Amino acid sequence: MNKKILTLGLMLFAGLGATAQVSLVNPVPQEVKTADAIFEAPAQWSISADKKNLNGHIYDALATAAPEIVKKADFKVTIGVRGDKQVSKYKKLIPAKTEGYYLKVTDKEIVIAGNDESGLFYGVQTLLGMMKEGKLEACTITDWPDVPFRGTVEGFYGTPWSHEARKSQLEFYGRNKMNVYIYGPKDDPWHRDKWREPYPEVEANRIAELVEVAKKNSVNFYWAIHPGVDIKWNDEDRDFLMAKLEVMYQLGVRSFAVFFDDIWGEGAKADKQAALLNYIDDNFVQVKKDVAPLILCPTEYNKGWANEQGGYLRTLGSNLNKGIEVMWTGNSVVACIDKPTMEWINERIERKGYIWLNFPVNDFVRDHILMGPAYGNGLDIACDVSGFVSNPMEYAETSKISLYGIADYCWNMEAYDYQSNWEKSLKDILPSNHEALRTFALYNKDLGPNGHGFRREEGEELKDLVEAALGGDYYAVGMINTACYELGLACDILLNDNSNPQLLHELRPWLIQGKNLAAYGGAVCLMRMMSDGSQSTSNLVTFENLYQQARSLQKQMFDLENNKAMRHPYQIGTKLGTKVMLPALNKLFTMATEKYNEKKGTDLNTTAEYNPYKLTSSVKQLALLPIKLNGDRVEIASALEVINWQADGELMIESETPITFQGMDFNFGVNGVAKHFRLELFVNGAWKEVSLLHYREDDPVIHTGNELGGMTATKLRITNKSGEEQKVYFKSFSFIRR
Ligand code: LOG
Repeated sequence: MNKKILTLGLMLFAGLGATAQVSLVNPVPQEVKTADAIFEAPAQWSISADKKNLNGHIYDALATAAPEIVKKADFKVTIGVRGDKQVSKYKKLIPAKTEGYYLKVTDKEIVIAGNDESGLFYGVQTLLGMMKEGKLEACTITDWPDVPFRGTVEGFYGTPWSHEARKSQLEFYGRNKMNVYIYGPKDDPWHRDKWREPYPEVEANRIAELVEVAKKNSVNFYWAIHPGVDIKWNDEDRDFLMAKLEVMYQLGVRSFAVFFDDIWGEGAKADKQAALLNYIDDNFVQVKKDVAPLILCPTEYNKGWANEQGGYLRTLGSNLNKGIEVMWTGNSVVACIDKPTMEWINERIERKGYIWLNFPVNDFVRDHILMGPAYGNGLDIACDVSGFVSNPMEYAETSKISLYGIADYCWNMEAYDYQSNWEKSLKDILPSNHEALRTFALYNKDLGPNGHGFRREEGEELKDLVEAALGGDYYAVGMINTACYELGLACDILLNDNSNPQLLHELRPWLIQGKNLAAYGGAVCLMRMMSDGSQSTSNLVTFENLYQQARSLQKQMFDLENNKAMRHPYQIGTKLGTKVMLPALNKLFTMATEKYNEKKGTDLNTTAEYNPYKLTSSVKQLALLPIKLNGDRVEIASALEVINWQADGELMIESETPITFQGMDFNFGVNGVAKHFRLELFVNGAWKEVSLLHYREDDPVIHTGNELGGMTATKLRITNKSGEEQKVYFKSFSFIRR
């Protein structure tokens, strides 16, 4: 009897747990017919293919599946490309689409017929995806991509990806049917600052190896050059550029891009850029014959920066050779892409825009790590884009969560369901503990306030609870407590999971901060429950001790934020749960403390979060930059793009308490600009000017005159006094307090 119940129970579980194997495949295929028959994959199979497919990357991919390849095995796998004898029977079933394929699975045989070689490779990937759990499902699939070029642009500021991370990415793209990787990390010297020089041997060999790995995974490896900062429009520089491209060609690169983003001045001229690109096209791409169409990233790469009068985009549109692709980030630097976005740009550039999506890149919000789904792009723009690539985070492994979605979106746009894709992605990236990863990721979706004003959903699942808890509902407080417990549990589990060491390395600072946040939540929820003066049976668990604990955790979170040793090189802090959870806990903390003070006549400090510094600016691009304390140094986060600092535009920092200054410096990325700016400190009710200078002529860092040391003030401001707009970068800005 008991045994029977147990079996029934197990069956129930088995029934619930059984997923159709095809649903494991990413991206979601276009057309699927299944017969609801799932069976174990065979232990052995034989492969029948044309010679060229029997020794190549497609065969190698197939060989990674569990079944052993045995010549005479009963279970037969037939693979081929349109035109091959092996698949001639299926000619009519193969979709006549670039990179398309036909796949048939029965319990006796499998047929994979590609419209071309990539199609065949993708058919194999679909089979491998379906077999993830060792099972097969009877089906026929007809599949092809919606967007012809899909993938990533390693185009962020910060630590470039490691060689190992890049190889792992390329394999991930192969599995998820992305066919583009554009190599353009801003901080690779030979991409930008030293664009004229060839790579040293070690780096060159790595690039050659990446090209090979890309080929094996059906990925086009694009190498991008960024010459605009100091290019002269003369034959000498043009020849330098051509020579560099030739060196890269010799390393095996067959796809190229030229970037002109985040520059101004001479390098930013549309007619010159177009002439250069056409020259490369005519004298390199067309001559070589085996090189992919060129890609250009323009200087006005988003609508917000497009200067219609200047005619920059229309000049590109009319002057550029027709085969050259033009990148576009959308209505602003960081934006989702929709139909009107595409209509606007396509008309101007006289071709379909090639989307550079600035998500999940976090180089402008380095205190957040982004683990949320890729959503918000129109599902109806497949025919309006020529390509769609995502700019990810310097955290390569973590970026895979969002990239898994980009791959799906680009392949089968109308069917894209970001939520179910996100759930699948977590299982793909950390099968051993995907539930823990999911719980943790719930608190790492939004970017926090940022200069681009780009925000993401986070904490939607908590909103009702928070409202109820703040309205005095103790049950809801209990539920929030549970959520915090789960967050802490997830962090501990992940910190002990060695199955994906790279992921753990990237997430580590946020996992430690997650534990602090969870513990803070636990203390605050208990405080709230005891704030009416109720007693516990323990002498230790008193309201006032919980208050101390919460205070301690606020400080620990702050200390961790400012702990250089815990952070990755360019990271400026470590935040999570900032959209809903942390603000809710801070409100509960204040509420509980106020209640308790009222009941007991105590005077405990009720402010939960303390940032004594406030930044305001009439320069639009600076107004939203975060300001933070780092030891004795007060820093404003850097902005990455060109800042258009209007005449008389000012940036002001206010402090709640007077600051005694020790030193100050800032880097606007331009030599000799100190003379255009005025720095003033607010001392005893009046503004007092402090002199600005450069120590050296060729040094962009601006220093303050000697009079600053020891001055005490509550406000400072810096103003563009030149009477005209100044174009500068905002690389760093900080001062040291005594
Ligand atoms: C840069 C890019 C950076 C991104 C996000 C483009 C075309 N260029 O503001 O390197 O990662 O924004 O910060 C950019 O997006 N500049």
